[in-house]
Amino acid sequence: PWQSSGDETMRAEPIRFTLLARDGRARAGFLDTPHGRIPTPCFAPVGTQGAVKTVPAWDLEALGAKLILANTYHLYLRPGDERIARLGGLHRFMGWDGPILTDSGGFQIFSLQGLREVDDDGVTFRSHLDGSLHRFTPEKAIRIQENLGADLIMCLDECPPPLDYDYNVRALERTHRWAERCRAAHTRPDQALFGIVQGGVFEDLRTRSARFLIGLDFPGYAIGGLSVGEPKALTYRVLELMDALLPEEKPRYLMGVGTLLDFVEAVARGVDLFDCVMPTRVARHGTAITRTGRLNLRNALYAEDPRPIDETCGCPTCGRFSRAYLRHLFNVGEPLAMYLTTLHNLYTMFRFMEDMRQAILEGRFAEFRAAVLEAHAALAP
Ligand code: PRF
Ligand code: ZN
Repeated sequence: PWQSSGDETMRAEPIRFTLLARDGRARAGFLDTPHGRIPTPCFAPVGTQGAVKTVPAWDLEALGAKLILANTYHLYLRPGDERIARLGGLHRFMGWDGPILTDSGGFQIFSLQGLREVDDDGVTFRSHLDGSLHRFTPEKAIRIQENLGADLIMCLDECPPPLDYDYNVRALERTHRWAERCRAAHTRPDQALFGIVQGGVFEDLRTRSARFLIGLDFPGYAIGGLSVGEPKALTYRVLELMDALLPEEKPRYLMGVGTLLDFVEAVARGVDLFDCVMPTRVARHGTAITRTGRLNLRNALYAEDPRPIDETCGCPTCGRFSRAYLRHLFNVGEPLAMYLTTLHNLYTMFRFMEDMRQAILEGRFAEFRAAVLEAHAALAP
């Protein structure tokens, strides 16, 4: 049901990636999309169901969000991708006119408890809402994402346990067949379809996966299957391998990561894009993120603390409210507490990305990284 603009001047590539600077292996650039320019490195907050929880689109703009992630699986179940298409697509539906990325649904389905049966053609699963049966094939995942209309969309993939070699071999074959089918099924000229590299922590499988997907010539590459319980040293080794194999001139997106420390270490290994629920999820449980550690705002320690969460922060929450007030709001269960802490955490992520980007552009990424590592080392108990 999506409408073609009928614009014959639409350029062949829906996105354009411009590398402005490299500093070591770290990269700074721009990713231009039909809904605007994403400065990279970039962190995308997660709006699983078409909303970054508690935060309206005008706040996202004011905080400096450049890219929002939404989930195919959830929006397919409710309110339905065809309904969203009839309402003009996900951008209009969400009231967010900037770039949007949708994940393909694979990861969410494989994270489900209960029935999910994968075969070579696709995956059958029960809705977490009402137990109804559904099936995703690569073609279906693409059709749904075309209906939603995000700027960046993802192939259907399988994210296996990262340390199980035999499982990863089988899953990788399937993920590669699915990538070919996704590519063939994708028709919208105003969306960029990313391939997703899998292969667990295994160098041979990751190499095979990267080479295979590069052969399909996607406009960007996601790195999946990481930060799912494997030791960090292995995550970093896979990222180094990806940096060596993936084409320089295309964006790299590390899925589902993470913390400030994860960002700086992945950027040091050539990653450009990130998404993670962590900053918004922990905010709703009372955890505020700063560059020098986390504060549990529910703690009685803050009951009479007049300081903002972070004295160096320029967010609207820190500009006006004390730790004591936020602690009180959490304590009595006022929903405002979640909103205010989410604003602070997102602002902290965005500002960190901007500072890191500036450091790369000015050739002082090594110093930036060392300072971040030092702050985290000081935190270790
Ligand atoms: N695949 C997809 N989405 C994802 C992942 C993946 O492997 C991960 C793993 N960190 C997060 N989100 N499609
Ligand atoms: Zn703040």
